[in-house]
Amino acid sequence: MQALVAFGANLPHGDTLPEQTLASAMATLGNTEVRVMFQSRLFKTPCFPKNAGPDYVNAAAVLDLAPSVTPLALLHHLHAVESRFGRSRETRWGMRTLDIDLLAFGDLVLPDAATQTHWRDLPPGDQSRLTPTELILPHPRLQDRAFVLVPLAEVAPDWVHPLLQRSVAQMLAALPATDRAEVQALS
Ligand code: A4P
Ligand code: MG
Repeated sequence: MQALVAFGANLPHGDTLPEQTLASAMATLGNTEVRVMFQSRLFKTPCFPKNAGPDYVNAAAVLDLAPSVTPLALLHHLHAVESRFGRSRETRWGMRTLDIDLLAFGDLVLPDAATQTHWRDLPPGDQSRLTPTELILPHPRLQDRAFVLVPLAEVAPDWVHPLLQRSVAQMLAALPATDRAEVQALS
């Protein structure tokens, strides 16, 4: 099974800069059941919402998983890596030393198509206010965000969203050119 994950950081962790945190997180994510198959370059991206904080560094990776790894077990593993790099959950959409989101687990839809669609179609005003208590897959904001899709297109351009029936490359091409242009590779 393959999973797609997104990394974001916009605060230093002690003396460690966001770009170093992301590189270390990707390097330490692997274990006996989780292998990092592909990782994107690091990208500098303007904070969303605009002017809410420092620029972010974002990246994406494709993970190859042992059959024993469930979506929830993977999410817990990602959260454990976040904690190792100083993440504390105070404000939703707040600034963070490291955020790792589970974008997709193969083409699994969780908990079901209607609930995923509900979260995907949430009005913008509710998106920052409401937090799902259960794992939603694919990640409900994935198709809207250049800071997710530009890095993801480097590692998984052909992954197809199981409900939108569109590939990563197609979802990225559908975003405004100005959104895409704001995402700039660091190396
Ligand atoms: N949850 C449900 N589904 C998922 C999923 N597929 N992946 C639950 C990860 N978590 C999922 O997440 C909140 C709850 O959602 C968790 O309990 C989890 O079980 P969180 O990571 O604690 O909170 P968060 O990171 O504040 O929320 P979220 O939804 O991950 O925020 P976003 O949407 O990732 O926004 N601007 C730029 N340029 N770059 C960024 O990376 N990131 C954010 C965070 C805002 N602005 C940004 C960036
Ligand atoms: Mg998150």
